[in-house]
Amino acid sequence: MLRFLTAGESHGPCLTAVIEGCPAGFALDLATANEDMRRRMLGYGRGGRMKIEQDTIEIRSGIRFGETLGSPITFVVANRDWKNWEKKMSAFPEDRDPALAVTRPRPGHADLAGALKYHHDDVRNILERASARETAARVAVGALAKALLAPFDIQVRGWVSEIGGIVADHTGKSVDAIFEASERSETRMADPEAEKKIITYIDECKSRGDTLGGVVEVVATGLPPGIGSHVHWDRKLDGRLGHALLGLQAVKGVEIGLGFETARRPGSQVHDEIYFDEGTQAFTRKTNNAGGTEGGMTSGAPLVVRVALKPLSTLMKPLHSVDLKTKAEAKGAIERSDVCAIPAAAVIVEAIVAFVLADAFLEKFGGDSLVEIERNYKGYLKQVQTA
Ligand code: EPS
Repeated sequence: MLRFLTAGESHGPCLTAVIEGCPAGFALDLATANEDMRRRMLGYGRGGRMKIEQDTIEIRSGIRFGETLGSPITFVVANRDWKNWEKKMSAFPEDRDPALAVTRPRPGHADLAGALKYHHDDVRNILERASARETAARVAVGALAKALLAPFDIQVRGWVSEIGGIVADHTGKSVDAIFEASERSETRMADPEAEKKIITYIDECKSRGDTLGGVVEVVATGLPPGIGSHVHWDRKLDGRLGHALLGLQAVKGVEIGLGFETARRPGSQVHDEIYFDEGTQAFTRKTNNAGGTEGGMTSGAPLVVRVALKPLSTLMKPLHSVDLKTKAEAKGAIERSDVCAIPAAAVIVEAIVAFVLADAFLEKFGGDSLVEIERNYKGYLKQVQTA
């Protein structure tokens, strides 16, 4: 139903996103969308690029007077840094300077595999597109996805669970409480004690030229049961989330609900028992170990996703590498970088989860306009309540 492509390199003129399949009549408030762009740039440990950019969305198609038309939507995010790279990232052969080629692949980035695959002798031809700069375009797409979910009171909110192995204690806190507190936190978490330790750890890593990864958690609320399907592997919502999230730079693990912990407990301590509330005439659960999905479909409980991201690959104290040209031992190249970008990752994962949910939502309640989709959705809610 809903598809998007992004294009653009980290130091090219801009990033572009084209979204196809968006129905008509949905309001997109640009200020709200740009708030996510701003949130993505924050976080303790972010690098020098964030002082250069002022990421905002420029609308180039598909929206008129603040509403979607039903035609393809194009967003552009300008790279202010482009003015410093016009020669090095020029589209014209006369601007090439072989002396500037990057030939020392950084362990952990796309550098070596990409240079071998695409037969490049300048690794910059790989790293520019592999860069996490591309996530600015993904957040713009996610902002539209959130606008598609908003009329149905479906919210997608994220925060940081841990950085460098230091875990935030969010026990017993509501989604609202965690989110509100994390939005005011430099490490995007609701645990000042953990935040203090993490900030010290980030400073220490920075001083020795190292980097940190971590885990982010995203919770989607207001979902009805039955989004996704059990019938095929590629229609299972969990699988679609896994594919989309593992397609984010630096992601090495995705969990839904208890995740890997489900493998360590007996069924009686995992599966969420079912009750029926006579008052609301709704099926209910007292636990949500499944994280909001059963059999590849939403259960009606909040969707809980956790994503593990590796530490950034550019170390200011570079690791051992090999010069592609001479095959001599060398240190990995140094590119400007963050020490830690996990707070930003929480915003990016929100965007990706919102897109997957919007796509699956439209697949079930699809129509060409908000009015039509609202009609479909209302009918379905009546149906599931009288099931
Ligand atoms: C990023 C932009 C990049 C990096 C970072 C994230 O800009 P630059 O390369 O000009 O500093 O700061 O990406 C990485 C460190 C990476 O390895 O991908 C951004 O906009 O989020």
